[in-house]
Amino acid sequence: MVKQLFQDIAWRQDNISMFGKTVDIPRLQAWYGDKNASYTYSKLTLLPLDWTPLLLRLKQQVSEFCQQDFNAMLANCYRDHRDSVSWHSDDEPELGEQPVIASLSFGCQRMFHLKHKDSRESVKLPLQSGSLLVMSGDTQKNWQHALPKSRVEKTMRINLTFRNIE
Ligand SMILES: O=C(O)CCC(=O)C(=O)O
Ligand SMILES: [Mn+2]
Repeated sequence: MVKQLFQDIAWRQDNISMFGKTVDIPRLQAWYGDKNASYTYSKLTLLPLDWTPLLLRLKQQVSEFCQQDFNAMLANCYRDHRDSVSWHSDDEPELGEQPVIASLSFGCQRMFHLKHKDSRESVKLPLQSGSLLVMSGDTQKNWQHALPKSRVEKTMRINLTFRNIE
């Protein structure tokens, strides 16, 4: 599946400017969605690509399971153990007050970290290939999450995060 998704998705290497310097973000990304579901993320505006049959099928299965519609999906490809996503909340205004974000993982298992913004309570979840993590309610308001680099070597992991843009 990870190979199939790697080929199916139009990956891009995005960069962000940090302290006046342009740096590649440490993963590949792609943004899929219905028309009009554009998304601004770390000052980067992503126009949605059209769903492929494979992505549409996965979206429908996740929607069915969650009993929730999704109109967009951010795909992340962690090429190896050096790729990561740093601490953040998915709290952009276009996601709404209590977003439901359904995160499907394929490929190498990586550790997903959550940290409570006030109590600093932390949770680590190993996300296996084929697993679905659903974040909802006040999760984005109260918690941050990250996928740190790994000290041990890892092969590719692809993560699809289904969202709803208002
Ligand atoms: O790769 C993951 O499991 C998390 C990705 C993520 O947090 C995001 O795309 O906002
Ligand atoms: Mn996130």
